[in-house]
Amino acid sequence: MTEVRQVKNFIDGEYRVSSSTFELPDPATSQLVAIVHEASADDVDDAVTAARRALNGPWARMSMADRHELMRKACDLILSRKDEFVAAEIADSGHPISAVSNIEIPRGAQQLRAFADIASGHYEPETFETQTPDGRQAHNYTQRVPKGVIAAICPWNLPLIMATWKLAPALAWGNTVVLKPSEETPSTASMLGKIFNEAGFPAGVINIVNGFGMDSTGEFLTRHPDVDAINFTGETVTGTAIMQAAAVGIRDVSLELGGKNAAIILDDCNLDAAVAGTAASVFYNCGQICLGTERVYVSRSIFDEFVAQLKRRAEGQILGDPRLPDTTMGPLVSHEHREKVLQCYRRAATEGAEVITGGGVPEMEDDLARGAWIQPTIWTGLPENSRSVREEIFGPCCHVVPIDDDEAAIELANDTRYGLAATVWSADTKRARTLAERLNAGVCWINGWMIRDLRTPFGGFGESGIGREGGAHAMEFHTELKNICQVLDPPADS
Ligand code: NAD
Ligand code: 6OH
Repeated sequence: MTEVRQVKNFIDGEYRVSSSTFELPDPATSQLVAIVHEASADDVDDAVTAARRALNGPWARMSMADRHELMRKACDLILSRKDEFVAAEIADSGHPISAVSNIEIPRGAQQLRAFADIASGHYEPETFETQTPDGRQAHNYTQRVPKGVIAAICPWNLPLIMATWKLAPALAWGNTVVLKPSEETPSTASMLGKIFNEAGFPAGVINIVNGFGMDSTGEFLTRHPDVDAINFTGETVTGTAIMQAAAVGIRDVSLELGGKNAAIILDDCNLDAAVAGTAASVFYNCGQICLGTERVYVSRSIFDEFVAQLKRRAEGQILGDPRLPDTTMGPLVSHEHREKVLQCYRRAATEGAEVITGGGVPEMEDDLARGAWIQPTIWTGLPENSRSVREEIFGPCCHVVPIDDDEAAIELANDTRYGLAATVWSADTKRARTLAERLNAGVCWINGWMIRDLRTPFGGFGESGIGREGGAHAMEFHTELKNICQVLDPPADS
């Protein structure tokens, strides 16, 4: 029996309990893994006040280089406690240890170092020499200053990665933060409080509050008048509510929202690589990744072979105890989310899908029988205007469609309200680039998926969001840009 963790709020450098708590089950077994302390409106107010105090106090007085050094220390401290982070992430999310240990915790830590490095690259101000009407000379130059107190609201699908993806750029450009992790997966974010204290961050620079969204911590935070800007990742419908909250007080928003991403598989591709890459993009994290593929368009001449091979990949997934190294697919994050995905599976059947594989709940044994398990699923034959093809499902499933030419592929792939990610698989560089350049998506991979260089821009078209995170692009949201205009010469006749 594992120990039941207490997930407390971290406010002004100290952990704080709350009179209101809720329970967190392990998604793989439904066993209780943590008690979470829900932050009240007063707790959120204290967190925002502490962030404001730190912003104007010790944090403002530190040099950029010193702030970045603390971020690098925090990265190293997380890595030195990797096993604790791995255990907590698995307990909350059900992700398999292979992914958590090799990808999610290391990247979660390294984002702190990466943004320290990115932001410490010299910022080149714009400069203009201007003639004044009375014949004098003026020197204009730009300056970037921190935006202020940032509210960061995270989803449950990649808990530590999402937390530091928000924290790192905010800190790197001199802001202070109140972070709300998802109520489903708050443990690793909460553990960061201790790490930041040990690294030497002044109290109040980072505050972490737990709770739900509407009428709870999330709303208390986004409606707080002393928050300067809101950085949100989650569902498009929540993004709409957050944008409405941000309208009061004219606060800036960065929104990373849902997707219904397309893959285009062309007849000249390396089929084995295309199948392997598409399988990863459909089934990784049990399909719970915004960059995952849910629509697949395949040249007709290779369609049958592609579907047969993708089916083998789906049926080859090893569903099992997430703590075992051979497991490739864990459960969904919760029974509630499984119910949503199962409803989508049932709806696909009524909308006319041919189920190539999956479509239901797998038989699991012993403790795992009580987990939120779901079968990897492939469909063909759905109408393009069906809800199954148009709406994000966020489960391990995709719809595969034959296409007759590149023009049809582009037209179908771009026929979506979203536009987060896409893939193109082809051996012909020019053909692949032509398609990639016409796809309406924030990131398009050619012959690959999920190759992430943190210096690149990240964000979506349409209902997939507003703004770009990643690299120096994150500076736009996290700073205010000023122009300073200094008149240099005395008037000509003085
Ligand atoms: P969600 O929108 O339900 O919740 C996200 C966060 O918002 C949670 O912390 C929640 O408590 C909070 N919240 C909910 N309502 C709120 C409100 N009214 N005010 C303030 N906060 C509120 O999303 P989720 O279910 O946690 O995550 C899955 C979704 O996130 C999917 O749609 C997925 O595509 C999207 N996502 C997008 C990206 C991206 O980068 N584009 C990355 C990860 C996940
Ligand atoms: C969403 O589910 C995935 C988000 C991934 C990133 O933010 C990233 O930077 O790779």
